[in-house]
Amino acid sequence: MTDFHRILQAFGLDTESEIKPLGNGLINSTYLVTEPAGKRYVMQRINTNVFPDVDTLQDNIDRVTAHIRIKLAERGITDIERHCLRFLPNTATGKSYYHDGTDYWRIMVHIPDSITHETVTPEHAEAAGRAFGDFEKMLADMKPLPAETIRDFHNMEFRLRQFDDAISTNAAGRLDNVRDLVRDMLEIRELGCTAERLHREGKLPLRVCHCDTKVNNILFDTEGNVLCVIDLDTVMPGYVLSDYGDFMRTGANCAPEDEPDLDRIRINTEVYDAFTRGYLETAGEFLTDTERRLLSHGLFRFAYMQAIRFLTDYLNGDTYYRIAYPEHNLVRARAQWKLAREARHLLKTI
Ligand code: GN1
Ligand code: MG
Repeated sequence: MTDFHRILQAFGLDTESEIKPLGNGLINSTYLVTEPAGKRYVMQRINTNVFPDVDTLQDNIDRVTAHIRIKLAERGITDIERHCLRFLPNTATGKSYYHDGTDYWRIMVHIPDSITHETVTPEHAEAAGRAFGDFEKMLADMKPLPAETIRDFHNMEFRLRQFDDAISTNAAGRLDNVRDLVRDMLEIRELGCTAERLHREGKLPLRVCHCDTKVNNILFDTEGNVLCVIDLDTVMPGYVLSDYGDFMRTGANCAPEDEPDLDRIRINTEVYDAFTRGYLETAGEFLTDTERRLLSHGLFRFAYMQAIRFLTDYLNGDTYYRIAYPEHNLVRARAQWKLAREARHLLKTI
């Protein structure tokens, strides 16, 4: 049994606080903590299967938030606390995490009057595009580079190798259900690895990226302005289309990422164009010509990568993503595969 009392104490919070589950992330477990005096915090149990090296993970986040704070201050922003996450130090160690003997915990200050969206309007999308481009811009001169908190996280060639392994192991005995889907998905593996090829050819640079730019990883205020980019676990070196493509995967899909009715999965072109406009406004300052053209691959690449990752987890017996029902990962994989096929029409030649 988790001793919440001790966790709150470790971060110097009121042990009489109320604790409620929050959000719907697939990896960490998140809670809203409200002190009797009303002050709120967000507490998370870190999933150490996904992030085994918590010290490096939190060190990355501390460095990223410190870097962003400096940039915001240089711009004369006065309400920095609304635009950058602040993690509480463990009062005993000074680190931004606490180990209770079994699990690792962290607590950040809740930003008041902030909301997340699971879908966005074109106006929100434009603001989000500007914010993610700006996030990359602020971190462009971060030295030393952040660590790779999950090795080969957005490496499509690696994801396909994991898929190959899951197929040959067939751990959950589910391969027979999905043979056609597996065959179709493998047919385009080379196209899916365009970015890796361009990088090898010296045409695509690594940059500091967020690498989990789902719509719900942005905090908006109630007027629709972006406050803050959240979920910083995966900030690491990557290709720009990591951020551009992963946002489109959720933001520019007319349906949720696990929509069972494939007819409802269509690209919302208004959101797509609005996000592109916003993103280019800020990221346009540093993108190379190749990167600009490659953005057309972003949605395709990330819907495809996510389809491969969900189907891999399905074949492995649901060991990675939290599921809500037995075939959930298969439903997710089919939905993302449909989106990838829609997104193929957008590809420009590089
Ligand atoms: C995971 O943290 P969360 O649940 O927002 C995953 C992302 C996937 C996403 C799919 C560390 O993100 O890569 O795109 O689920 N994060 C990790 O919904 O694997
Ligand atoms: Mg998240």
